[in-house]
Amino acid sequence: SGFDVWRSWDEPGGIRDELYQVAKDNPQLVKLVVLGHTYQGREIIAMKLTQGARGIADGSRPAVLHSSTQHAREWISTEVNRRLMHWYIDEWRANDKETRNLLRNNELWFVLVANPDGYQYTFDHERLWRKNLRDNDGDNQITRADGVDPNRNFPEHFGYDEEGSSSQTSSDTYRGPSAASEPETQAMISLLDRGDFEFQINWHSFGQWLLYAEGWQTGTPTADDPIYYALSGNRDNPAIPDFEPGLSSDVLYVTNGETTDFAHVQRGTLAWTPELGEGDDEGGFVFPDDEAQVQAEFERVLPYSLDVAKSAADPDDPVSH
Ligand code: 0X9
Ligand code: ZN
Repeated sequence: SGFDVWRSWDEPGGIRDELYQVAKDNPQLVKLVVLGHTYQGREIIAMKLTQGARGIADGSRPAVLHSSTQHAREWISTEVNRRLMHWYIDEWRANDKETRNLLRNNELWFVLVANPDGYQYTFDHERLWRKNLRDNDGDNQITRADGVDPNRNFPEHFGYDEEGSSSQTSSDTYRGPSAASEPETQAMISLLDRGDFEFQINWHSFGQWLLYAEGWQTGTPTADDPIYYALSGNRDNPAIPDFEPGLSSDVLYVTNGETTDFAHVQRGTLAWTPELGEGDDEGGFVFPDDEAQVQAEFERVLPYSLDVAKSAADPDDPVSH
């Protein structure tokens, strides 16, 4: 693709190829599941990491779901998630005791590109595309009028109001024709039903926030809030340095039909939307193609990610720094 860091989905040695290669190289630890297919026929792929991955049923062990790039242009989210996936594999291969223990007792699932059509489109056509590639007007070409926001299409308060999602097909937050109408949504739901997910980390960018559910309303605290507080930290001592933790609808804005709201309310999975940084030159969604800055962003979120993973075995007693 001509970048130092970024790789598309389709290119040889790209993200799709890499998932298959990693699975091939680590049969004891890694299992791939094709959750579904996009409008353009791309696979939506989940990777499971757990000791003896292929000999033990999915959902046997308490799990964490790490998802990224629901929004096509948020490349840093795939890259941070990809590095996290490799970090666990490398530590396991190096016989790190804590990681061995973690992966004997838990499943860690990764969906590096939740919206592969849109992601590929940002490499081939339009760097700032956000949505999937549903052909809303049926004219067999993709224009501004097309696409559904995958993070507004879930069957939790779907279409609750016009503030939290849009009924306009040309809007960047178009919610789609009906709840879970999109293959990307159906794929994520099927994964949530496949594993025993205590937690989901749904990586997005940008803004340096550590947001937690539920995003459709600001009013009512949930019984799970103490766990969110413990693992998110607070303004003075956030779980991710220089991120602001808080209720998503409070810190940022309200949404409806959101992934993490569905996960929390309907599947009992505590879920965060970390909004990663934008790098040194304030590129917004366009994080610099710079190895050192990308690696620094990954290292910044690693301790939080590890605390979440270590807490999956007993979420009521979260591990936190
Ligand atoms: O709008 C979104 O889907 C997320 N932000 S982004 O800039 N990556 O598109 C934020 C979702 C977090 N939830 C709420 N703010 N309710
Ligand atoms: Zn996003």
